[in-house]
Amino acid sequence: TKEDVKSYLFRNAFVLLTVTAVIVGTILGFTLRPYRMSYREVKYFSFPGELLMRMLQMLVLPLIISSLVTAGMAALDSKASGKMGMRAVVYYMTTTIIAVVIGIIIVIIIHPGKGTKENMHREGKIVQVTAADAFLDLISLVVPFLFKFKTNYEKRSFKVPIQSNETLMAAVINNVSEAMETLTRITEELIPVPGSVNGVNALGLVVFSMCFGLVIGNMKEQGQALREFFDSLNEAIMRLVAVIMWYAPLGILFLIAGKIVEMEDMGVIGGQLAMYTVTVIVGLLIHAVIVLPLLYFLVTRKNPWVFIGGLLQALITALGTSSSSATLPITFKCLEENNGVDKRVTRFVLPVGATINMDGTALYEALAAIFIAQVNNFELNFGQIITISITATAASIGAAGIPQAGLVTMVIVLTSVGLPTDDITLIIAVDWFLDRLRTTTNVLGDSLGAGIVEHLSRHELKNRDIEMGNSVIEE
Ligand code: DAS
Repeated sequence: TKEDVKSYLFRNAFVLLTVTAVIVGTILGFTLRPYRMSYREVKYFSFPGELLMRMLQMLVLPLIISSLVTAGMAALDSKASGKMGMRAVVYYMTTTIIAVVIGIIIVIIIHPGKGTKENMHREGKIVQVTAADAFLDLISLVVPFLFKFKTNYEKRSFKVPIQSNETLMAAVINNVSEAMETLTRITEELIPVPGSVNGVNALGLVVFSMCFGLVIGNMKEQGQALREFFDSLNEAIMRLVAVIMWYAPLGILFLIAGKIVEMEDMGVIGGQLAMYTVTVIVGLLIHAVIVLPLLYFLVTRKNPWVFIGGLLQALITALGTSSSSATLPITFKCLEENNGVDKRVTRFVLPVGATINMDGTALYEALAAIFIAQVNNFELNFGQIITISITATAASIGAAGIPQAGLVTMVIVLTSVGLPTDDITLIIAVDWFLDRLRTTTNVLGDSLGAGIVEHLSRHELKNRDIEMGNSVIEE
């Protein structure tokens, strides 16, 4: 029909715009690079990209809560939803373990760590001004007695942020609880919570929201108000996502251009590091282009490339943002609207997947640990390789879906076999780039997982539809 044609063009316009953004962003970045912008100029230049990042992050918390609560509410009967949960968990574990094994095999075969680590380039520390810092910055401008705290924070980030840019940026919070967190930080010393990101414990939130939804779902009239509340909250957030999607291509353009402008000179990347980069790319490609699509095909007997085609915008957003949780809103849109995956599946599988299912990160951590062993001429025995695969799996589950989180959780993997954690600095120079690729793999894994779980749960979903008197669409 005419409507179909219109929506088809509309969808492809988005993909076209996004792909164009990547190309233009890359060209713009390389064109401006020779001008060697100052730190201040780069910050201003990256502003439109940062803005996208923050807008997406802003939606993540309410999106995770509302979709998991509504998923819990609408739970099929407990047996059927238990089955769906089991299928998702089995999928997550299987694909993560396959990814780890690929990483290990590839790094052993290619052996990028030949030579000594002395000839590798050592990098300094990463400087990141977090949103919470920017917020504090803003507040400390207004409330003079906080100046003491502000001094501490400047010491911590050892680069003075550009006041006006950061202040403007603070108008777009990247998580709703940030205001609360800031208050907490003002009143007490900052106590780091293990496993938490920006003060939000993602895994805890997932479990809580699901339990909360199940309870509301089982309440009779008393639960009605909450059911309507979370349903409409979820709907409202998705509408906001639709608006932000219009801005996404521009944001992606500047995210990519900004990164190219500020990145380290490629000249410093020596032989081993270059080989290491190639090894990671090969490993991720095998997993993302061969293993995952094949698995999807074997289970569903449908063309994986059609499915992946519908995900293009989410994949490019992952590449641009290096954050699977920031990409989550777009992943939802792509799966539900382009690929028609059942909301009862996406609402459950996607938030959980973005939190715990990170194939790219798992592959990367195992591979990186073995690379570090290689440059240290450290012979790993079989037991140690098994230890690395177990800890890499755990580290990927524990890593938050934010940029370079995998680099932080790598400490677990390295210490488990007695490798020097300081050597993480050896690979920092290329991590910003490899992070983007593993994030894209992570998002692909979550999305194909949604398709697979939906296929396996089709009977339960259909039965539930019949029970509820919903119209059933025949395959
Ligand atoms: N960048 C991450 C992600 O969002 C995780 C990582 O650093 O590996 O998926």
